[in-house]
Amino acid sequence: MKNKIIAISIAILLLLLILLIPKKKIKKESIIIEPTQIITETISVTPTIIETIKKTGKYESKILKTQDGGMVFQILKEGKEIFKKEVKDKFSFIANLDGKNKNLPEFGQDINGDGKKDFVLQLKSEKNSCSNIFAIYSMEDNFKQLAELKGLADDIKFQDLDGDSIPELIANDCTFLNWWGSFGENFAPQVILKLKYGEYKLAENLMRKSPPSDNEINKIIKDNKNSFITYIWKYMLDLIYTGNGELAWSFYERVEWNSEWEEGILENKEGKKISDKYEFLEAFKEHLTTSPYWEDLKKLNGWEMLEIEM
Ligand SMILES: [Ca+2]
Ligand SMILES: [Ca+2]
Repeated sequence: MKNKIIAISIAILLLLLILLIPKKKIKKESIIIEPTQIITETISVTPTIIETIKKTGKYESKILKTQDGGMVFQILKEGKEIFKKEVKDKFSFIANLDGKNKNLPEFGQDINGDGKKDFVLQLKSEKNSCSNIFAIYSMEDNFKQLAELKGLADDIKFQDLDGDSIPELIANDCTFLNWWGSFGENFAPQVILKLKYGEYKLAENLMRKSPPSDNEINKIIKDNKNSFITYIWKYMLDLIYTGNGELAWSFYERVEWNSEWEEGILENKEGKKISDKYEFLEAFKEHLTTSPYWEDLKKLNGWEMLEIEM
């Protein structure tokens, strides 16, 4: 009898031990998991403020502002995030979600002509418009980036100019903005761009203009006799960006060099190296080659074979 009681007691003790040990383990695990879950939720929800929102069918697009001054652009499908981009510091997002932005195509418009919806996401720089970045994405094909644009001055415009239902991009090349001596004037020649195989290239047919006559050129020189030197490179850029580059050089040859210009140039820090008519032209040509559209400009002006002479 005594042995039976001992045996039963041991059995009960063992049973209790088996039942108690795993319970303790489960309790420990749940203590570890719960706080992490709570923390994750607080991070993603609390610091963000919804700034813009657009709902189209299953899709929802938002621009969120984070408390640390950053921004988040997000697209959700049936509540699940399918696209997200973040910026911090001196950048913010612009997307034409409501169709009211004059510069960007409306969200969802086909930009490359493949019949699929696209959108442009502008990374607006606090510094200046030339530091803006425009990223173009296809909404289908897993949000593939179609193109990226940099170095364009303010007021870009997407507009179909040749009637093929694909918008061209009308913008201004920043290359000569703030070039060594702007004297308060800034020149960013217009470019008309077409999207070709993931790259925006100069639309030669749309940019080309008929050449000015000799009389017109002479009049420009006469009218600007006492102007600042800036008129010279503004006019040269006008000619080069319309396919009349050869005339830019002959115009320059005819210009009478003004000794006062040299004083102006020498006052400017970056212009110190440039001191006469010949050196100015050399500096101008050298800077022109830094344009992101230099290769296209060579084609536009028939200069492909003349690189050595440039
Ligand atoms: Ca498309
Ligand atoms: Ca077009």
